[in-house]
Amino acid sequence: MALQKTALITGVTGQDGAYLSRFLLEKGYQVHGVKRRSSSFNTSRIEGIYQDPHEDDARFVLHYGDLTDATNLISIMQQVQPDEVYNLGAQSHVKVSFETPEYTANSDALGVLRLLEAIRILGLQKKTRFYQASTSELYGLVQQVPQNEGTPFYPRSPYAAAKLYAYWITVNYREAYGLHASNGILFNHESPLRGETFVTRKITRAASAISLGLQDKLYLGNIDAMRDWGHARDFIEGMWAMLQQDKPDDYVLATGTETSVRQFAEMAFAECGLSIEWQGRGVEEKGICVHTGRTLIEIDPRYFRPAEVNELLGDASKARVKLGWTARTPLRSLIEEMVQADLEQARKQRVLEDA
Ligand code: NDP
Ligand code: GDR
Repeated sequence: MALQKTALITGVTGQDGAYLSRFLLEKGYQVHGVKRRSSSFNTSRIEGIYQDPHEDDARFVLHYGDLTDATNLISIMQQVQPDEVYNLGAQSHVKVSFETPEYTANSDALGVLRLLEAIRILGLQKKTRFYQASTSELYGLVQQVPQNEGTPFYPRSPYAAAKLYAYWITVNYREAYGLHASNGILFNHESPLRGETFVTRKITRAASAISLGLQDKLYLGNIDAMRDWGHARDFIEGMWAMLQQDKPDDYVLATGTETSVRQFAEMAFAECGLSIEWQGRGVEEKGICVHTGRTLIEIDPRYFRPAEVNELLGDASKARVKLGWTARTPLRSLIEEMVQADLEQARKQRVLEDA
């Protein structure tokens, strides 16, 4: 029987961390996750797989830690001696990175260096494979459509600039120390576990709540932004596949289809039985319900970004050929799944409020 592999996941409490943990546990891995100390519970996404640490055969273990704390990371790395490290931890909100640029650089850029140094200092570079959660935000002010591994980067936010450092320091440790370190340049991927302030989840939650009379309106920023949206469940499989290759490399993961925020909203509201018609222009534009004439969507400039990424569309040909990876879930099914999950939550809230 093959020896059980051990994986260490930073950002285990996030969307991707939750999907990846389940996937690796199903594959028989021992999974260690780094979670931040919080004054309230921050483990709701991994509740279903939590195991009592007192159990002898627990295969899912959580460690308190933070990407801004080097000694803590060295200590966890020494204890776990992982075969694979998935660095998913990050201050991952682009708009918030304009408000917390220094913290974002500390966790998203230097945090990666700290992990790579921990592997090097502990002499684990022959044993441990490393995955860095790179991003399509690196392309920023797009130089070429669609974007692939050869497209020049042009970051447009403190988040993207921090991730640019992270990308290159990962390449550098691969070239300088022979580390099996790979970048996954992932385009937007969503799910019912997506953070509530990212635009897709914000829309599916609002459409559900509005359709049940729990909310009046949804306020959005730039509804003309175009994104290449896939399902997180598909994308985490690509992360794993990168670390199973003989040689480390960098890969784009994307669906190859682009959709505007405006179209996404139309599809999500339609899933809740609400048809939207747009009226007006610019910040005056409104999404009106065709049947009732009520305004359901308004533009609020507070959600505009100081510098915007207008269009992202990925070409994942390399991942398809080398990893055998493709994005399986069409956008329509993704929206349906997200809306149905949010409707279920909203119905529970409706019952509580009615009571
Ligand atoms: P989430 O925001 O859902 O999760 C981020 C995770 O990082 C959370 O577990 C969070 O902890 C943790 N975290 C934040 N700051 C720190 C820190 N200083 N130290 C340790 N952990 C920290 O992101 P996703 O799951 O969506 O994304 C995973 C990774 O992939 C991120 O690095 C993101 O930047 C990147 N990415 C995401 C894409 C997407 O479309 N989802 C696309 C491309 C890249 P807590 O729960 O306590 O907040
Ligand atoms: P993004 O995701 O910035 O692409 O980063 P987000 O969902 O925040 O924005 C997508 C686009 O929608 C526009 N938008 C709004 N965005 C938010 N959050 N809220 C709004 O009300 C709103 N209205 C319009 C934005 O301007 C933007 O153009 C995500 C994160 O997961 C990153 O960590 C990851 O690296 C990239 O995807 C790939």
